[in-house]
Amino acid sequence: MQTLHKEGKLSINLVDHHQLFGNDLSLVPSICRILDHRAEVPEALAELPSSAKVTIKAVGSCCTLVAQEILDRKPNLLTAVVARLLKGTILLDTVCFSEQAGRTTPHDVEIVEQCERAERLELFLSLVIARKDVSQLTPSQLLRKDMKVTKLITLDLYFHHVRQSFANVYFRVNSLPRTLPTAVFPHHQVI
Ligand SMILES: [Mn+2]
Repeated sequence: MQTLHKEGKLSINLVDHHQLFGNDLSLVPSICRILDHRAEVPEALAELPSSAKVTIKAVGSCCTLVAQEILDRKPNLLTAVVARLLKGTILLDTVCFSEQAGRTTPHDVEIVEQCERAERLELFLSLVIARKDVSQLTPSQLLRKDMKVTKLITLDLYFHHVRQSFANVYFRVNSLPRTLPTAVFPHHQVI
């Protein structure tokens, strides 16, 4: 790290602390970003390069500030997995928003809600995609999907709704046996 620092190739982001000690003190000029929720140490802040961006806020979890940074700069990075990791850490740090622990701030709560929204949205979108994807269904599964049945006196009518190109459906349905399993489709015939 010292070598990178001397070559001017080091950029340090400090998270959950903002003070360097011992040998690391010489790296202070390479600090470019601080995200912290501890009480400010004025003498440490005074040593920072003027270009360093500092966010120090008394939230329950430093992950709240990390999540906020992601939302402000690259919201697309907040995938369900990232959201779950951030949410988990915030819940751990705030003892699951326990009043007794007294660590939770409205910002922590808001960020956890945003993480849950991101998880919900990704789950929803993956389900929409899965619902549309019929590529792995067998022809008979394809016909059973979203099947509607109407009775016409003595005749059962089965309606199948398949969102696919006609050529694809025609090819796959034509590979069906002319009679489907009677347990599932009693008296059913493909026409
Ligand atoms: Mn902390």
